[in-house]
Amino acid sequence: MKMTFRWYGEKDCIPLAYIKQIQGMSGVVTAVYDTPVGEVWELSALERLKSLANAAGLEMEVIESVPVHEDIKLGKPSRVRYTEAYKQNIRNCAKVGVKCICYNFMPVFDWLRTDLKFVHPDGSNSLAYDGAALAALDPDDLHLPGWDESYSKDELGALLAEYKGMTHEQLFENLVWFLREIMPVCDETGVNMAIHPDDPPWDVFGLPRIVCGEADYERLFAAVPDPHNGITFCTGSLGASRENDLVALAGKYAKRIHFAHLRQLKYDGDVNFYENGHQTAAGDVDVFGIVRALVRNGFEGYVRPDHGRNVWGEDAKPGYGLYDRAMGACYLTGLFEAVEKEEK
Ligand code: CS2
Ligand code: MN
Repeated sequence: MKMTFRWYGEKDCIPLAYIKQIQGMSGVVTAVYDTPVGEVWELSALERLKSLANAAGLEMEVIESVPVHEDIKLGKPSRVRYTEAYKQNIRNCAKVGVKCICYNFMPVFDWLRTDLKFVHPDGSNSLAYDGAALAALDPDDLHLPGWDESYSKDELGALLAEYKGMTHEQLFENLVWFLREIMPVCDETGVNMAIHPDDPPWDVFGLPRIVCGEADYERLFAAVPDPHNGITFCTGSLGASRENDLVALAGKYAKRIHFAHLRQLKYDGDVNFYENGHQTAAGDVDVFGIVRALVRNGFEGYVRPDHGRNVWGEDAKPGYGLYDRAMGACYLTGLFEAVEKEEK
Protein backbone atom coordinates (compact mmCIF):
# COMPACT_ATOMS: atom_id res chain seq x y z
CA MET A 1 0.00 0.00 0.00
CA LYS A 2 1.14 3.51 -0.73
CA MET A 3 -0.65 6.41 0.97
CA THR A 4 -1.28 9.40 -1.28
CA PHE A 5 -3.05 12.75 -1.14
CA ARG A 6 -4.99 14.58 -3.84
CA TRP A 7 -3.34 17.82 -4.87
CA TYR A 8 -5.01 20.20 -7.34
CA GLY A 9 -1.77 21.43 -8.85
CA GLU A 10 -0.25 24.85 -8.50
CA LYS A 11 -3.63 26.48 -7.89
CA ASP A 12 -4.27 24.31 -4.84
CA CYS A 13 -4.14 26.43 -1.68
CA ILE A 14 -2.55 23.49 0.17
CA PRO A 15 1.24 23.62 -0.22
CA LEU A 16 3.10 20.43 -1.11
CA ALA A 17 5.29 20.97 1.96
CA TYR A 18 2.21 20.58 4.19
CA ILE A 19 1.25 17.37 2.40
CA LYS A 20 4.75 16.02 2.95
CA GLN A 21 4.44 16.78 6.69
CA ILE A 22 1.62 14.24 6.98
CA GLN A 23 3.53 11.23 8.24
CA GLY A 24 3.52 8.21 5.97
CA MET A 25 2.62 10.19 2.84
CA SER A 26 4.32 8.77 -0.26
CA GLY A 27 3.03 11.04 -2.97
CA VAL A 28 0.39 13.16 -4.59
CA VAL A 29 -2.48 12.34 -6.90
CA THR A 30 -2.94 15.13 -9.41
CA ALA A 31 -3.75 16.06 -13.02
CA VAL A 32 -3.18 18.64 -15.73
CA TYR A 33 -6.19 20.88 -15.21
CA ASP A 34 -5.95 23.48 -17.95
CA THR A 35 -6.15 21.31 -21.09
CA PRO A 36 -9.66 20.85 -22.54
CA VAL A 37 -11.13 17.37 -22.15
CA GLY A 38 -10.18 15.17 -25.09
CA GLU A 39 -6.89 16.87 -25.94
CA VAL A 40 -3.34 15.65 -25.35
CA TRP A 41 -1.63 16.94 -22.22
CA GLU A 42 1.72 18.57 -22.87
CA LEU A 43 4.54 16.38 -21.67
CA SER A 44 6.14 19.51 -20.22
CA ALA A 45 3.05 20.13 -18.05
CA LEU A 46 3.34 16.63 -16.61
CA GLU A 47 7.08 17.03 -16.11
CA ARG A 48 6.51 20.27 -14.23
CA LEU A 49 3.98 18.67 -11.86
CA LYS A 50 6.32 15.78 -11.26
CA SER A 51 9.32 17.97 -10.54
CA LEU A 52 7.33 20.11 -8.10
CA ALA A 53 6.14 17.00 -6.28
CA ASN A 54 9.60 15.41 -6.25
CA ALA A 55 11.21 18.64 -4.99
CA ALA A 56 8.85 18.41 -2.00
CA GLY A 57 9.88 14.78 -1.40
CA LEU A 58 6.69 13.35 -2.89
CA GLU A 59 6.06 10.92 -5.76
CA MET A 60 3.56 11.40 -8.57
CA GLU A 61 2.53 7.88 -9.55
CA VAL A 62 -1.23 8.35 -9.74
CA ILE A 63 -3.22 10.65 -12.00
CA GLU A 64 -6.83 11.54 -11.16
CA SER A 65 -8.35 11.94 -13.61
CA VAL A 66 -7.62 11.72 -17.27
CA PRO A 67 -11.21 12.62 -18.19
CA VAL A 68 -13.01 10.71 -20.94
CA HIS A 69 -14.59 12.89 -23.64
CA GLU A 70 -18.40 12.70 -23.79
CA ASP A 71 -18.21 11.63 -27.47
CA ILE A 72 -16.49 8.41 -26.34
CA LYS A 73 -19.27 7.75 -23.83
CA LEU A 74 -21.83 8.59 -26.52
CA GLY A 75 -20.13 6.30 -29.05
CA LYS A 76 -19.94 9.01 -31.72
CA PRO A 77 -17.58 8.66 -34.73
CA SER A 78 -15.29 11.30 -33.22
CA ARG A 79 -14.56 8.85 -30.39
CA VAL A 80 -11.75 7.49 -32.58
CA ARG A 81 -9.87 10.80 -32.50
CA TYR A 82 -10.51 11.36 -28.78
CA THR A 83 -9.38 7.83 -27.96
CA GLU A 84 -6.14 8.32 -29.92
CA ALA A 85 -5.51 11.42 -27.78
CA TYR A 86 -6.29 9.38 -24.66
CA LYS A 87 -3.71 6.78 -25.69
CA GLN A 88 -1.12 9.52 -26.08
CA ASN A 89 -2.02 10.78 -22.60
CA ILE A 90 -1.39 7.30 -21.19
CA ARG A 91 2.00 7.21 -22.94
CA ASN A 92 2.93 10.67 -21.68
CA CYS A 93 1.90 9.79 -18.14
CA ALA A 94 4.02 6.64 -18.32
CA LYS A 95 7.01 8.68 -19.46
CA VAL A 96 6.96 10.63 -16.20
CA GLY A 97 6.58 7.53 -14.05
CA VAL A 98 2.81 7.37 -13.60
CA LYS A 99 1.64 3.85 -12.70
CA CYS A 100 -2.10 4.33 -12.28
CA ILE A 101 -4.77 6.46 -13.97
CA CYS A 102 -8.14 7.05 -12.34
CA TYR A 103 -11.07 7.91 -14.63
CA ASN A 104 -14.81 7.55 -14.71
CA PHE A 105 -17.48 6.80 -17.29
CA MET A 106 -20.39 8.80 -15.87
CA PRO A 107 -22.42 10.66 -18.50
CA VAL A 108 -22.48 14.46 -18.12
CA PHE A 109 -22.02 14.70 -14.35
CA ASP A 110 -19.36 13.14 -12.19
CA TRP A 111 -20.27 13.23 -8.47
CA LEU A 112 -23.60 14.72 -7.41
CA ARG A 113 -24.53 16.30 -4.08
CA THR A 114 -27.32 18.60 -3.02
CA ASP A 115 -25.41 20.35 -0.23
CA LEU A 116 -21.71 21.21 -0.15
CA LYS A 117 -21.79 22.56 3.40
CA PHE A 118 -24.01 20.35 5.48
CA VAL A 119 -23.44 21.46 9.08
CA HIS A 120 -22.80 18.79 11.71
CA PRO A 121 -23.72 19.18 15.41
CA ASP A 122 -20.03 19.73 16.27
CA GLY A 123 -19.80 22.70 13.89
CA SER A 124 -17.85 20.96 11.13
CA ASN A 125 -19.39 20.67 7.66
CA SER A 126 -19.35 18.23 4.77
CA LEU A 127 -21.03 17.30 1.51
CA ALA A 128 -24.49 15.74 1.66
CA TYR A 129 -27.09 14.22 -0.67
CA ASP A 130 -30.83 14.52 -0.33
CA GLY A 131 -32.90 12.54 -2.85
CA ALA A 132 -36.02 14.70 -2.45
CA ALA A 133 -34.03 17.89 -2.99
CA LEU A 134 -32.56 16.40 -6.16
CA ALA A 135 -35.96 15.27 -7.44
CA ALA A 136 -37.33 18.78 -6.87
CA LEU A 137 -34.81 20.36 -9.28
CA ASP A 138 -36.10 21.62 -12.63
CA PRO A 139 -34.58 19.29 -15.27
CA ASP A 140 -34.82 22.05 -17.89
CA ASP A 141 -32.91 24.52 -15.78
CA LEU A 142 -30.54 22.52 -13.64
CA HIS A 143 -28.36 24.20 -11.08
CA LEU A 144 -26.33 21.72 -9.11
CA PRO A 145 -23.94 22.57 -6.32
CA GLY A 146 -20.42 22.46 -7.75
CA TRP A 147 -21.49 22.14 -11.40
CA ASP A 148 -22.69 25.58 -12.42
CA GLU A 149 -19.30 26.59 -13.82
CA SER A 150 -18.87 23.42 -15.89
CA TYR A 151 -21.67 23.95 -18.42
CA SER A 152 -23.73 26.84 -19.73
CA LYS A 153 -27.50 26.26 -19.78
CA ASP A 154 -27.44 25.66 -23.55
CA GLU A 155 -24.44 23.33 -23.45
CA LEU A 156 -26.03 21.27 -20.72
CA GLY A 157 -29.35 21.08 -22.55
CA ALA A 158 -27.67 19.98 -25.78
CA LEU A 159 -25.58 17.33 -24.03
CA LEU A 160 -28.53 15.91 -22.11
CA ALA A 161 -30.45 15.74 -25.40
CA GLU A 162 -27.67 13.67 -26.98
CA TYR A 163 -28.02 11.10 -24.21
CA LYS A 164 -31.81 10.84 -24.63
CA GLY A 165 -32.75 7.20 -25.03
CA MET A 166 -29.28 5.83 -24.33
CA THR A 167 -29.56 2.48 -22.58
CA HIS A 168 -27.26 0.95 -19.99
CA GLU A 169 -26.25 -1.65 -22.57
CA GLN A 170 -25.21 0.98 -25.11
CA LEU A 171 -23.19 2.89 -22.57
CA PHE A 172 -21.56 -0.34 -21.42
CA GLU A 173 -20.68 -1.27 -25.02
CA ASN A 174 -19.08 2.14 -25.45
CA LEU A 175 -17.00 1.58 -22.32
CA VAL A 176 -15.90 -1.84 -23.55
CA TRP A 177 -15.00 -0.41 -26.98
CA PHE A 178 -12.88 2.28 -25.27
CA LEU A 179 -11.12 -0.19 -22.96
CA ARG A 180 -10.32 -2.64 -25.77
CA GLU A 181 -8.75 0.28 -27.65
CA ILE A 182 -6.53 1.44 -24.80
CA MET A 183 -5.56 -1.88 -23.18
CA PRO A 184 -2.69 -2.54 -25.65
CA VAL A 185 -1.18 0.82 -24.64
CA CYS A 186 -1.53 -0.14 -20.98
CA ASP A 187 0.13 -3.49 -21.65
CA GLU A 188 2.99 -1.73 -23.43
CA THR A 189 3.49 0.98 -20.76
CA GLY A 190 2.46 -0.95 -17.64
CA VAL A 191 -0.06 1.72 -16.67
CA ASN A 192 -3.07 0.50 -14.68
CA MET A 193 -6.49 1.98 -15.44
CA ALA A 194 -8.76 2.35 -12.42
CA ILE A 195 -12.41 3.16 -13.12
CA HIS A 196 -14.12 5.25 -10.45
CA PRO A 197 -17.60 4.04 -9.49
CA ASP A 198 -20.64 6.19 -10.14
CA ASP A 199 -21.34 8.64 -7.38
CA PRO A 200 -24.00 8.07 -6.21
CA PRO A 201 -24.36 4.57 -7.72
CA TRP A 202 -27.73 4.94 -9.41
CA ASP A 203 -29.16 6.67 -12.50
CA VAL A 204 -29.62 10.43 -12.28
CA PHE A 205 -31.86 12.65 -14.45
CA GLY A 206 -32.57 9.66 -16.69
CA LEU A 207 -28.86 9.21 -17.46
CA PRO A 208 -27.70 5.59 -17.30
CA ARG A 209 -24.97 4.64 -14.86
CA ILE A 210 -23.06 1.39 -15.25
CA VAL A 211 -20.41 1.18 -12.50
CA CYS A 212 -22.57 0.76 -9.42
CA GLY A 213 -21.70 -2.58 -7.82
CA GLU A 214 -20.76 -6.23 -8.13
CA ALA A 215 -22.93 -7.16 -11.13
CA ASP A 216 -21.42 -4.28 -13.10
CA TYR A 217 -17.87 -5.30 -12.17
CA GLU A 218 -18.51 -8.92 -13.14
CA ARG A 219 -19.79 -7.88 -16.54
CA LEU A 220 -16.89 -5.47 -17.02
CA PHE A 221 -14.12 -7.96 -16.18
CA ALA A 222 -15.78 -10.68 -18.25
CA ALA A 223 -15.70 -8.35 -21.26
CA VAL A 224 -12.19 -6.97 -20.65
CA PRO A 225 -10.17 -9.38 -18.47
CA ASP A 226 -6.81 -7.61 -18.92
CA PRO A 227 -5.40 -6.99 -15.40
CA HIS A 228 -4.71 -3.36 -16.34
CA ASN A 229 -8.47 -2.92 -16.42
CA GLY A 230 -9.04 -2.24 -12.73
CA ILE A 231 -10.99 -0.40 -10.08
CA THR A 232 -10.80 2.77 -8.06
CA PHE A 233 -12.53 1.44 -4.97
CA CYS A 234 -14.34 4.54 -3.71
CA THR A 235 -16.09 3.57 -0.49
CA GLY A 236 -18.12 6.75 -0.37
CA SER A 237 -19.52 6.21 -3.86
CA LEU A 238 -20.19 2.47 -3.64
CA GLY A 239 -21.26 2.81 -0.01
CA ALA A 240 -24.14 5.15 -0.83
CA SER A 241 -26.06 2.09 -2.03
CA ARG A 242 -27.12 -0.21 0.77
CA GLU A 243 -27.04 -3.09 -1.68
CA ASN A 244 -23.25 -3.04 -1.79
CA ASP A 245 -21.38 -5.14 0.77
CA LEU A 246 -18.12 -3.20 0.73
CA VAL A 247 -16.12 -5.62 2.88
CA ALA A 248 -17.04 -8.49 0.55
CA LEU A 249 -16.27 -6.39 -2.55
CA ALA A 250 -12.91 -5.27 -1.16
CA GLY A 251 -11.93 -8.88 -0.53
CA LYS A 252 -13.22 -10.20 -3.83
CA TYR A 253 -11.54 -7.54 -5.98
CA ALA A 254 -8.45 -6.77 -3.88
CA LYS A 255 -6.11 -7.57 -6.78
CA ARG A 256 -8.19 -5.56 -9.29
CA ILE A 257 -8.21 -2.53 -7.01
CA HIS A 258 -5.34 -0.38 -8.22
CA PHE A 259 -6.47 2.63 -6.22
CA ALA A 260 -8.62 2.97 -3.08
CA HIS A 261 -10.54 6.09 -2.08
CA LEU A 262 -11.34 5.47 1.55
CA ARG A 263 -13.96 7.64 3.19
CA GLN A 264 -16.99 7.59 5.40
CA LEU A 265 -20.68 8.34 4.99
CA LYS A 266 -23.74 8.12 7.17
CA TYR A 267 -27.20 7.19 5.90
CA ASP A 268 -29.80 9.74 6.77
CA GLY A 269 -33.02 8.34 5.28
CA ASP A 270 -33.61 5.94 2.38
CA VAL A 271 -31.37 7.50 -0.26
CA ASN A 272 -30.03 10.39 1.79
CA PHE A 273 -26.58 10.55 3.28
CA TYR A 274 -23.95 12.92 4.55
CA GLU A 275 -20.19 12.49 4.56
CA ASN A 276 -18.15 12.37 7.74
CA GLY A 277 -14.62 11.97 9.10
CA HIS A 278 -12.87 8.71 8.20
CA GLN A 279 -13.20 6.76 11.45
CA THR A 280 -15.17 3.52 11.36
CA ALA A 281 -17.44 4.63 14.20
CA ALA A 282 -18.36 7.85 12.38
CA GLY A 283 -20.71 6.31 9.84
CA ASP A 284 -22.04 3.30 7.98
CA VAL A 285 -18.90 2.33 6.03
CA ASP A 286 -16.89 -0.36 7.82
CA VAL A 287 -13.54 1.26 7.10
CA PHE A 288 -11.66 -1.14 9.36
CA GLY A 289 -13.35 -4.20 7.79
CA ILE A 290 -12.49 -2.92 4.31
CA VAL A 291 -8.82 -2.35 5.15
CA ARG A 292 -8.61 -5.81 6.69
CA ALA A 293 -10.23 -7.40 3.63
CA LEU A 294 -7.86 -5.56 1.31
CA VAL A 295 -4.74 -6.58 3.24
CA ARG A 296 -5.81 -10.20 3.67
CA ASN A 297 -6.50 -10.56 -0.04
CA GLY A 298 -3.25 -9.19 -1.37
CA PHE A 299 -4.10 -5.56 -2.20
CA GLU A 300 -1.00 -3.73 -3.49
CA GLY A 301 -2.45 -0.48 -4.78
CA TYR A 302 -2.49 3.19 -3.86
CA VAL A 303 -4.74 4.63 -1.18
CA ARG A 304 -5.91 8.13 -0.53
CA PRO A 305 -8.23 9.66 2.01
CA ASP A 306 -11.22 10.90 0.04
CA HIS A 307 -13.60 13.69 0.96
CA GLY A 308 -13.19 14.98 4.48
CA ARG A 309 -15.10 17.60 6.45
CA ASN A 310 -14.16 21.22 6.87
CA VAL A 311 -12.94 21.41 10.48
CA TRP A 312 -11.11 23.92 12.72
CA GLY A 313 -12.54 26.85 10.78
CA GLU A 314 -10.97 25.79 7.49
CA ASP A 315 -12.97 26.92 4.47
CA ALA A 316 -11.52 24.74 1.72
CA LYS A 317 -12.78 23.30 -1.56
CA PRO A 318 -15.69 21.08 -0.41
CA GLY A 319 -14.34 17.68 0.58
CA TYR A 320 -10.74 18.68 -0.03
CA GLY A 321 -9.53 20.54 3.03
CA LEU A 322 -6.16 19.79 4.57
CA TYR A 323 -7.04 19.04 8.18
CA ASP A 324 -9.68 16.35 8.01
CA ARG A 325 -8.00 14.53 5.12
CA ALA A 326 -4.71 14.62 7.04
CA MET A 327 -6.44 13.09 10.07
CA GLY A 328 -8.03 10.55 7.75
CA ALA A 329 -4.70 9.64 6.18
CA CYS A 330 -3.14 9.05 9.61
CA TYR A 331 -6.10 6.97 10.74
CA LEU A 332 -5.94 4.85 7.57
CA THR A 333 -2.16 4.42 7.81
CA GLY A 334 -2.68 3.21 11.38
CA LEU A 335 -5.30 0.69 10.33
CA PHE A 336 -3.06 -0.69 7.58
CA GLU A 337 -0.09 -0.93 9.95
CA ALA A 338 -2.12 -2.77 12.56
CA VAL A 339 -3.70 -5.23 10.14
CA GLU A 340 -0.45 -5.85 8.23
CA LYS A 341 1.47 -6.58 11.45
CA GLU A 342 -1.29 -8.87 12.73
CA GLU A 343 -1.28 -10.78 9.47
CA LYS A 344 2.50 -11.41 9.51
C1 CS2 B 1 -13.81 12.26 -6.69
C2 CS2 B 1 -14.28 12.19 -8.12
O1 CS2 B 1 -13.97 14.28 -5.58
C3 CS2 B 1 -14.58 13.29 -5.95
O2 CS2 B 1 -15.76 13.09 -5.75
O3 CS2 B 1 -13.93 11.06 -6.05
O4 CS2 B 1 -14.54 13.45 -8.62
C4 CS2 B 1 -13.26 11.50 -8.95
O5 CS2 B 1 -12.11 12.30 -9.00
C5 CS2 B 1 -13.64 11.22 -10.36
O6 CS2 B 1 -14.90 10.63 -10.42
C6 CS2 B 1 -12.64 10.29 -10.99
O7 CS2 B 1 -12.77 10.32 -12.35
MN1 MN C 1 -13.82 8.87 -4.88
